[in-house]
Amino acid sequence: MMQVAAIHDISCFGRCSLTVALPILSAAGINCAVIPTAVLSTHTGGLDGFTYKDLTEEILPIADHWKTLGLSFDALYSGFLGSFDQVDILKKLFKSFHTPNCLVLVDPVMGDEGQLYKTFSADFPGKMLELVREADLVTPNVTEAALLTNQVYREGPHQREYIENLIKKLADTIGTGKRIVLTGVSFNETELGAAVYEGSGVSYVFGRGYPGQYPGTGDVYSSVLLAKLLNGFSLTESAKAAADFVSEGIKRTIDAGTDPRFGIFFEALLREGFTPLGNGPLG
Ligand code: PXL
Repeated sequence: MMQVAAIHDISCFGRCSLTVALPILSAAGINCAVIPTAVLSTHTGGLDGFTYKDLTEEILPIADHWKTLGLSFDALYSGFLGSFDQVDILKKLFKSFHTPNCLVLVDPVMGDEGQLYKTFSADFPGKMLELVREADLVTPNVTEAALLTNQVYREGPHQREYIENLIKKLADTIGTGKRIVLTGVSFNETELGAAVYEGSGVSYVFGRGYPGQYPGTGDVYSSVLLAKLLNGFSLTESAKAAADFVSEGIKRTIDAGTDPRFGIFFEALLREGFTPLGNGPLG
């Protein structure tokens, strides 16, 4: 049995972070252990008045207890962090649990549409870069890649040259041997997807694009990507499956007519065993 440690916040309402990583990884047959980095009443994307409880103090005690139980993981998967200090704490945790057979996936969740999320200060991307350097695979969106590399943010539809330059800058900044899936890439109004980099050359995967902003889709994307990877699919296959999953989830949300700020209706896809690449739910 596969097992992942997912280290993200709990946004109690709004379908992002742990409330999407858990069901998606579980549906893929993967045991998802969690370390919450913070607890918020909702995510911060367009919902005002959210509560915020930082859980920095809890992370190492949880990890230390796990160590005494001899637990090991097929992947360590980090996302939204609750404080600056959590970067140093996660670096320690990664060292302690990283083995040759363990994939470290860092989703450097920090912002969208060219803006940092409200909970982060302007110097946070420089700190997040330290964690990104410890990863095997990173999944920034275009905003996060621009913040990590001090590049200008451009919204889609993108020029191919802009995307490939951004990936090259990021690859140079974080060092060799890293795989990058840059999300939120579009070359036209009708497709939205990702650029995939595995050390040389960039390939692209797309799902159908829809107008509008849907918070949490980056977390859904990375969780499906990881689920597929751990089920033996290639990075490109996994990236394509994740693009299709997000795209179909947005379609179901539009069909259901729910508020986009409340997250995408991915439950419909899990119930139906949505199989972008066949071989069972998410696997
Ligand atoms: O989906 C990214 C995310 C995660 N966690 C929190 C957020 C956001 C995006 O807004 O606010 C708390």
